Amino acid sequence: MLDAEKGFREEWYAQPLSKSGPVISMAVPSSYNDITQDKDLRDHIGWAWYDRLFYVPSRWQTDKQRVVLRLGSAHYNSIIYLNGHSLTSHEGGHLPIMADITTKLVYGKENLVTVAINNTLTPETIPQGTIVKHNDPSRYPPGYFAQSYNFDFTNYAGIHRPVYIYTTPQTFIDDILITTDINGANGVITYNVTHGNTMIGPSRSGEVGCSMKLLDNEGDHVTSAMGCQGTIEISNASLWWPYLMSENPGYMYTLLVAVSDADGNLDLYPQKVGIRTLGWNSTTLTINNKPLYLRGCGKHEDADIRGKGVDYALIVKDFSLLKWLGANSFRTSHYPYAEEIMDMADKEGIMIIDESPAVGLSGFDEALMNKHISVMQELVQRDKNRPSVIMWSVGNEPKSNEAAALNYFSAVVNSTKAFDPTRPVTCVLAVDKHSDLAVCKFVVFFRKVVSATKSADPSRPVTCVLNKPKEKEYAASSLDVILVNRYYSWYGDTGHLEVIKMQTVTEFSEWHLLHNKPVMISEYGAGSLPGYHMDPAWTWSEEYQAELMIRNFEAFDELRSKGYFVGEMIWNFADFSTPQGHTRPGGNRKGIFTRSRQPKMAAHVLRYRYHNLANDT
Ligand code: GCB
Repeated sequence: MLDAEKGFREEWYAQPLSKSGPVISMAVPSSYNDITQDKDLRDHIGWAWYDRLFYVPSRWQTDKQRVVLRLGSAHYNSIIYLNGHSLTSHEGGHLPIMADITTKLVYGKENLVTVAINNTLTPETIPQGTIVKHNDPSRYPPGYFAQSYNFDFTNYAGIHRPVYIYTTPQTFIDDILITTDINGANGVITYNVTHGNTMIGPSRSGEVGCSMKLLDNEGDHVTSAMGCQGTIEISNASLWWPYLMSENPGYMYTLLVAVSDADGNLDLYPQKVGIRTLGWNSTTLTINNKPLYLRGCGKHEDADIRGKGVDYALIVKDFSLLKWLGANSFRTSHYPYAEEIMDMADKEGIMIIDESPAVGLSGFDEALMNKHISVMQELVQRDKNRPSVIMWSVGNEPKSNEAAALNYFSAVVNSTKAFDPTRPVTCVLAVDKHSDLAVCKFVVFFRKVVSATKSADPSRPVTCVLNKPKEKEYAASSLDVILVNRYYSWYGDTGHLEVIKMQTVTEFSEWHLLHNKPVMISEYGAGSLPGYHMDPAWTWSEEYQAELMIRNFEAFDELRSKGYFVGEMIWNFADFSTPQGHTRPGGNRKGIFTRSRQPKMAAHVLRYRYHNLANDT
């Protein structure tokens, strides 16, 4: 059996790992799973150790630089050591880890960074998993266990994003918060810069000053401002528009933020700013006061060999394919994506539903809720200034038929709104709502009666003694927009493509009737094996996938005409890796592109629709 704690007991971090035992080469950024020929490494559950020697010039010390170590992400739980001492730890993949290492470095010499990463998922982690222990000695070796989890994509592990060491002056820009607005033809940028100070001795923060220079997208000077907080109004501003909604989508200014201390040391940060507004009510989402219809897909960070590791070529390829499709959006299913991907979305005008790693949650207790809230805080902190982010998704397919989900989601959603009041908040649902249309109509009827009574007499509260119908879904009531995943004629009524339109129209009309909010379909689709053809359509053929989509489109068009259906996202952009299983032939094959990004028939069908929709709106 694996001795999980050996590395800590033997203090592997105290010296280069190669002195503690055999090591292998590993790429960073990358998942470690698919890099070698070793099945045990591919399927490894538990601690994995990385290290790296790096040189730090002594001029950083003479120049009094502050030095920061930043990992874009490491999956799942990581402990970081510097020169043999514990530096920091972080729970959860997909989000950055940072530590000030100024006083811990040896200048003019080599330093050692060691990272221990554990990919084990339990009911307490986000996302959750279970370690299944097999105790029958006649069937399993002693100590045998397996990891299972509530989602279908491979739980790739490793240092998935770049690791940087960077310097700043001792008085440094700590954070920048940007919000934008529109005033007639003018754009309004409100900024708030916070700064930190690592100077030893009495605080000199009173002597710190901020200045701003606003540049247009060609780098030409637009205006300047002084002060760490303020508002800049730009006449005839160029707005940030989504792809195919303007001739110049993804327009961004650069706010050159400068913070200087009493000695004139400058910290500079070029903050990208896209000026746009978002709006939402019970039927509609708007951007810059224009109604939005999302044409997009669910995606994954997933590729051959490197798993979930950042891959610059793949990022450019995927955005090129999104534009080829005529898509204007995607959801970062089912976790926050790399900042390099988010940068491209900002720049290309591709709108993002920014999702937390809370996929398939159940067992809603307070400890999980607090952890979930801090993940949302980290996510908002990272992505708050991005014009591409038009909605936060607190999770995907929670078991929201558990009654505890009601208070749980109300708390997680309200906290997210407190972190960022400027964007709508959703959660992607899958469990059945109350499916009785009569009940939905009843709810709508009462909403009208109550509001009429209140306007007739605003001085008294209004009530009604209810024999409340048993509610089956508890998260939706907290959300601004309702996103639902539905796989008609795939997981249910398999083979019966003819029922899709009816079932989809009924389902989504009911969600709207019940909750009086905009609704959209966040996943639908079918698996297909590229090159497998069958006409009339048959499951797993390219024809079946394409026809299933066309039947869905008929439903979407009918729903759109009702005025509250705000978007469609196919599952999935590309085939992706899953654990081995008899329902997943070589992974999840619902991609409209193969894993190597070649189009299936479905991609051509979607391309035709998305370009037509873009011309229509
Ligand atoms: C879903 C999940 C997604 C799966 C998909 C499927 O509802 O949200 O993660 O991959 O279904 O293909 O089963």
